[in-house]
Amino acid sequence: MKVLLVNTNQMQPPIAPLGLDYLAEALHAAGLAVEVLDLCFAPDVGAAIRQRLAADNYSLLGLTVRNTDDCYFAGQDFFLPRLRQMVQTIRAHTDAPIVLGGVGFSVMPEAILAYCGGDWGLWGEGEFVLPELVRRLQRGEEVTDLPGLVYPLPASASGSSSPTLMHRNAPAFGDLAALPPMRRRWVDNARYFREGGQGGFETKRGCDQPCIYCADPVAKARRIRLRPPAAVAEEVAALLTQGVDHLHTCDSEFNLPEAHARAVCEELVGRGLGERVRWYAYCAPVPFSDELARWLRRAGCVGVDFGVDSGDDEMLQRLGRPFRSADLLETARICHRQGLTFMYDLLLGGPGETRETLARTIALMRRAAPSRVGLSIGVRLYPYTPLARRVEQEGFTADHPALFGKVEGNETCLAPVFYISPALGEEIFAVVGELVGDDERFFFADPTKPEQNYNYNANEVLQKAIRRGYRGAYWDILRRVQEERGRGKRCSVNQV
Ligand code: B12
Repeated sequence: MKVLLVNTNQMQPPIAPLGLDYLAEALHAAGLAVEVLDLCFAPDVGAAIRQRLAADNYSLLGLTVRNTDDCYFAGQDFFLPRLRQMVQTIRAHTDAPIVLGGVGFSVMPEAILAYCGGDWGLWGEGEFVLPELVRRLQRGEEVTDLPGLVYPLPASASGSSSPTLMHRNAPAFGDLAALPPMRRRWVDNARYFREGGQGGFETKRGCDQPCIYCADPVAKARRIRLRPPAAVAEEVAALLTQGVDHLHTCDSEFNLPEAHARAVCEELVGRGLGERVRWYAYCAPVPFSDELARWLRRAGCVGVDFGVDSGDDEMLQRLGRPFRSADLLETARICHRQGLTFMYDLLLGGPGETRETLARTIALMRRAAPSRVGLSIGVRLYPYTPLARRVEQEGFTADHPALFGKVEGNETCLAPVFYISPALGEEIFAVVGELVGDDERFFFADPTKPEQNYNYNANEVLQKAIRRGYRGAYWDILRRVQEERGRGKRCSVNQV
């Protein structure tokens, strides 16, 4: 009996379901038969599910949940109702157990399992536990002791009229060096590259940073687990054979720890991959050195996206960031010195944000002069984060002055809900707009300027550019589109 892994992410431009590619390889290595049903490109999701389930029998269906929503204030596209519909359609056509997992799922596993249905959920990485879950279910054995497993308690435990209570087991972390070689053959990576413009690879898991709002430590754990650099390089080579030569790291921060980042770069250089592949990384602004920048460039890295959040020291402290504005200026100097294209990513509207902190941040960005600045306005609240706990203590109610989006009946933060400093409220958009003015280097959601739309969800400028052959990180594609347009303008002015 086979396992069917289902990609439920339909967001465009499409990003390949890396987690499913890894999981399928692990199931296969464990001697289990596995297939993938990719709903990303399915014009009719219901029909695609029905057809596949009519054609074959499966012992278990594993659904990946990458994004709960687009996590973007100006979008607030909520994906879980569609996921719930998919689970219902599957239920109607098979008795096989349904398991939910994935990074989006792991941000709030209990709430998602309760809302969408499904028999089991698995928090965190799936390569070690999913094969064991499949085997035990096939043999009719007990599974409730499996690490990371999430499941509804029997109705008697929650009382018949109260909502279903969920239980989550403590996780266990396997040795990533024990994973099979990731050949990247279970997903149509070539198609994702054609239509999505980039591939992805992972060099480690986990994030130990103390940022008060972030979902990464919640979904991936604080403990950092490293992949052997040789395994990473082999995977990059496997993608290259499929023609996928523009990649993005899928770590939380590539340079934490810095020594591992360097070891991965050395491995890529040693195998001659640095000249054959172009890749982008998410990095923390500290630690960052000239030496690392040089290694990045030699290894084929053509752009770094630094999650800096703010340029104001008080805000950085309140957000739990372990660096200050002087560090941002220094990291920017290093990138300029080493000729590295880079972006500073801001998260505006957090606790204590005011007109003054915003003005200082934008001024600092102008001084640092990164290639581009990405602005996310409004902080998506995720459960189990220090920020969510603080809001809970203050009272998660509709009259909480900092809450926007869906508040009532949404204490689990399942539907998009955002924090914006009460000193600004929704006025923050106008304030930021004024501060940024006509400076094209700043990306954020202004409907009159589609080239600066920083939500990748259904981003038409991006989709069009990818169709025209642009490849790479989305911020860098948007940057190049702007520059091309600028050149066009200058050209026509000259011609006139
Ligand atoms: C890199 C990255 C990007 C890159 C992707 C580059 C690429 N080529 O892949 C870019 C910049 C394009 C991007 C875009 C977006 N991203 Co992003 N991204 C990430 C990041 C850092 C890595 C994702 C990843 O591939 N991880 C590696 C894989 C291997 O891990 P995994 O998917 O979790 O899979 C493992 C487990 O979850 C589990 N598993 C997975 N599926 C299943 C299924 C079953 C049944 C089981 C049992 C287990 C299981 O096993 C897998 C292997 O261990 C994550 C944060 C993170 N640290 O993971 C954010 C993250 C996923 N992104 C996020 C968001 C919001 C977005 C955007 C929606 C932003 C936007 N509005 O534009 C878009 C969505 C794009 C799309 N089309 O889907 C959020 C999602 C939060 C949420 N609540 O939904 C995250 C969590 C970041 C955050 N902290 O907020 N992203």
